[in-house]
Amino acid sequence: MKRIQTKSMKAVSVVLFLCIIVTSLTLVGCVNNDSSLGTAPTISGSQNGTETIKGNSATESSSKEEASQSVVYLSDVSGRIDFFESGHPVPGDIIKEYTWSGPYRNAAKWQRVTDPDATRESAVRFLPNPINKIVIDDLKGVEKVEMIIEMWGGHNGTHSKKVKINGNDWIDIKEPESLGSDPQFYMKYTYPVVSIPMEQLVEGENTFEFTCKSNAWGQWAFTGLVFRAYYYKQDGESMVTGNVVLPKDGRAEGEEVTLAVDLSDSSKVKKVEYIGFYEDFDCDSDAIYNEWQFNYRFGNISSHIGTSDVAPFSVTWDTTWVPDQEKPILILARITDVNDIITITPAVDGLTLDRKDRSVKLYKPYDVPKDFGVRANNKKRCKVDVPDLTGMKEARMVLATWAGSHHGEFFINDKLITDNIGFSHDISYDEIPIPLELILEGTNEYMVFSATKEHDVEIMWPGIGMKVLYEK
Ligand SMILES: [Ca+2]
Ligand SMILES: [Ca+2]
Repeated sequence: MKRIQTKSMKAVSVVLFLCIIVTSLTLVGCVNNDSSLGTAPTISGSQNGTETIKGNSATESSSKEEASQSVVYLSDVSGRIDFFESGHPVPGDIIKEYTWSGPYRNAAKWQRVTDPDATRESAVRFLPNPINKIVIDDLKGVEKVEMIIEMWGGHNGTHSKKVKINGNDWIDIKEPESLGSDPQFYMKYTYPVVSIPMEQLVEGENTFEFTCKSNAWGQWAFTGLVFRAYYYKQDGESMVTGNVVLPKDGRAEGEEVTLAVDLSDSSKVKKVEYIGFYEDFDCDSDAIYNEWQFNYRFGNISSHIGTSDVAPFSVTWDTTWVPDQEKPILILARITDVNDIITITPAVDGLTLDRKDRSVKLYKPYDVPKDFGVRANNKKRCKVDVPDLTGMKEARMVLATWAGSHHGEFFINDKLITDNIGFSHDISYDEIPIPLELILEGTNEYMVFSATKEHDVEIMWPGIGMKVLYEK
């Protein structure tokens, strides 16, 4: 069975690719922990992060390019700002991300968090929960700090997840509101953002620990974390700033789209990461398909459009399997300078996929069960509708699994698609080809089966979708 690269594998940074996907080794070699920032960075502009922050070295040609696209600011993208509302940085913000990716105490490359009141021996042996450390070397000029957790949602029914910083009171970790009143019963891999009170943090080494509750075997896990510091914006020292430059007229005629960035000083830039706002499969289990598409992996941005760490910091985005879009795609970039300070560019509106002879449809799953995990010869199902087979050229099953390699077998309409997905105790995003003859016009039913006596093969919310590529 041919495995097809997922979004996270398309990042142009080969180093990131090798570290994350192929070797599954520690990302220490990819994460720069050089914390040489001596003074708080400052920037000209407003305090609210919504005003123009522009590069000042635009050439004549790039100015013309800019004229052909509109740079939009926060107030102009109402209805398309879920990313910002969920606590992530907005255009104009200046941040620094402190990454934690180990040492892992009770698993390899991930860490368990167990209900302290658990009674079964297989859970109790992981207690007490580890106290972890992270160095935040400089809080001068920092306005606020938040934590982003790469979270496996855990065993069915695990709830009341909390974090404690430096021995202070427990802080709630919110589940996605879009999952309703019982989020603890969905299998999911999410990226919650937790606001940390400044008075709980110290310059230097900080400790953090987690907890949870459950009526059964309460346990969740994380693979990595980010402590993200936001700096006050002040007049004075200028930061590296920039604007994303789209293809001419914002139209992508081929499947490969080149994105560039117009930088105020490229000599001070370490890397540029491009993120798009568009509709695609829900890879962060929040039941939102149309949003800024990215997540984190071992503390680094992942599943985004791409990263470049070489001047002139452009990327080529393979849009072959990006679904058709109702609206132009918004794109912004995170610019990381040589001191690991990150600025967020304005969002550029927008990129249109100019598809004359092809079309890509994303069909969303429904009738998806809660607790979508199987073991011990159990099987569970969900559905997807394919309204039209005319012109169908290729099709893919799209999904995220946890422990998918525990003998998970995946069927459509009772015919096997694959028995080889994912990893043992880890998240995996996959797009797997489906033989076209197995697909029915109308309702199709996926079924997942596993004979394992080990951990459930879990299908992350929102279940198993389908992408179909049509020729017109
Ligand atoms: Ca989502
Ligand atoms: Ca999201």
